[in-house]
Amino acid sequence: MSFSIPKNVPSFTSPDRDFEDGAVGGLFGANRDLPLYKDKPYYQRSGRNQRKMYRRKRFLLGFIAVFGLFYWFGYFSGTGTSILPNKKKVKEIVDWEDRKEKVKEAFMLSWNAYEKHAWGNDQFLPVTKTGRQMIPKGMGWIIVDALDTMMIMNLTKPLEKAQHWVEHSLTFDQDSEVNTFETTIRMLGGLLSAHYLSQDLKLVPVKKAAEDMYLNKATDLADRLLGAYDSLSGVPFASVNLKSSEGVPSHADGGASSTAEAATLQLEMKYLSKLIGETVYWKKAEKVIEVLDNNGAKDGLVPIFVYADTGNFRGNEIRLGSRGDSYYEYLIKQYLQTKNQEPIYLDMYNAAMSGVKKHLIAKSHPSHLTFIAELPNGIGGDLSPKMDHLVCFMPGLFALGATEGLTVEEARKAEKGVKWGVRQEEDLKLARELMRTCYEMYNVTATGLAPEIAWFNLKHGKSDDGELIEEDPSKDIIVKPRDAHNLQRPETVESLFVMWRITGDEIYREWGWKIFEAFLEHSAVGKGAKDGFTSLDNVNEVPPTQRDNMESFWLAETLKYLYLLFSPNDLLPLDEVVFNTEAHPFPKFDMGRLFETGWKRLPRDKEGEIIKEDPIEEKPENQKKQEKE
Ligand code: DMJ
Repeated sequence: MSFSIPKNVPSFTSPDRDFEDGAVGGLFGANRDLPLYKDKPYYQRSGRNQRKMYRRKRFLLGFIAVFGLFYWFGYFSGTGTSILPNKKKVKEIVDWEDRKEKVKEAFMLSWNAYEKHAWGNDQFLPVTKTGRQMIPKGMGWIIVDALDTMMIMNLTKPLEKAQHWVEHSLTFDQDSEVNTFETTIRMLGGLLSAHYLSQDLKLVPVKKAAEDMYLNKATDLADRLLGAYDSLSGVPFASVNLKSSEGVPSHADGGASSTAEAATLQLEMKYLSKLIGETVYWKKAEKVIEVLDNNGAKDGLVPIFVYADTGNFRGNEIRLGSRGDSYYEYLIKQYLQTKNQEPIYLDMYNAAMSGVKKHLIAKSHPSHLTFIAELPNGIGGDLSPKMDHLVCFMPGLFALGATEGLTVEEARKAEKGVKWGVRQEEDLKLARELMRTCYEMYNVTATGLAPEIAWFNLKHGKSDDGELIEEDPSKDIIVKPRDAHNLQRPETVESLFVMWRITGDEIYREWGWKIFEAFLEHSAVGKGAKDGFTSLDNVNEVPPTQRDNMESFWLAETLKYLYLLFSPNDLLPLDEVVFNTEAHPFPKFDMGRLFETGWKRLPRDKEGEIIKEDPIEEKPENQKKQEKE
């Protein structure tokens, strides 16, 4: 694929850019008080760094002396060509094609290491150079999750080997419990998008596998997963046995399923239904949303646990991080997947996003970073100023919800039937603010990589354990040692990719590149990353202690989104595809005659509360008698 200049050239003077300019210099140093990159709160120079710095200084002084001599003797003043470009600062032209190739190299280093040390295993431990299975014969966790990334990167050789393994070695016929959600988003999602990209889009010429191989595997897996939905309410159990297809309640959390997990299966099941013309997967998955919605959660914000037997929520803890996150993601994505033919999901999404703005948005001190806080005791309770890295899918989601995947220019002209108004402008602004915050979660640490959880300085905020967050009043972001690990998560680069595609603002590509460089510097294992990339113990430790695990979403999501961020915009356009929560792209499609939204929302009042019909009062017998007479 050759590099072409993106259609939407960024405007560096746009007033929309306040947040972004603020974050990387510009306004930032002048009138904002968040530390600059080098003044990271935890930035410590190691002895090695100091020696490096000293060598650099010596080199710089030498260079200045030689340059001064040449200048003194008029070397640069003649008619010859000057090495100084007219004293005007010329903006560096970045070779995005080259950067994209660097991401591909990182993918290949990870893949080669996996192939050498752990081929066919579900887990890869790059430090000890070994692999592990999650169920006895393995279930293709890493290979299946990475198939479509290889297709997108046009890596035909490794893809052929992976395809051969899926066709000949992968079996789901195993008497083992697996997590319903993870297996759906990674395995079912991975197989379906491999089918879409190879059979439908024909993105990459690969040696022909047996016809519909990926689709047949996907159908076999989905049939086994169906048993998870056989609860009294229709809300799936947390786990399912692949052989017996029996649902298994969660072993923790009082047997409740996580709300995000129950409500993040719909894109996969509906796409499969569409592909094979069977409504069963569609119906099972959409029923879940009906049951959840009938709980009438206030302002669209759902508690993070739900009982599969009753369909009722457990507790009232609300957050957009773990266990809550992708419930919100799949509302708008279901609406987009079926080409806006199911407005019920847009209604739910809009209600929920209004709820997020009303109850969860907060600003940090002193730099007013916008973040999404948590409500451990539900609406009305105290706000906890904590944001998981997982929440960083939200900037992209707000932007996607506003423009429906079009560029801002297109959406503002209300092209392709997109509705544009105050709400959409507001969501886009919020997306930009949150994007900057997520970037700062990387920018403030010693490694330049984000922690798993960030705490924000609310001035008067308290953490879960009641301790005051305001450790140091000059810091907006606090990283507690127990939250300081980095698992190679994708959410920030996912949002950067979406923000770049939608706004055309090159700053998002630049931020993505800085994050990628930090991964190269700190997560690489072995000389030249020959053993791949891994998770870290503490993002404020340099060099960081490495954890021995490469997450499959490093290949499926993080590197894929970085690659797409640096690729031309016509590769998987956002108005034509929807990415599932594991970054597996599916096409948008028409529902056709076979499919319909099989439920309606219960009537609600102006406040969004479900209108409870008055129970028909049973009149006392004597009253009935009297009326007759
Ligand atoms: C992935 O499996 C998915 O993105 C999921 O929605 C959240 N957790 C991981 C990545 O962080």
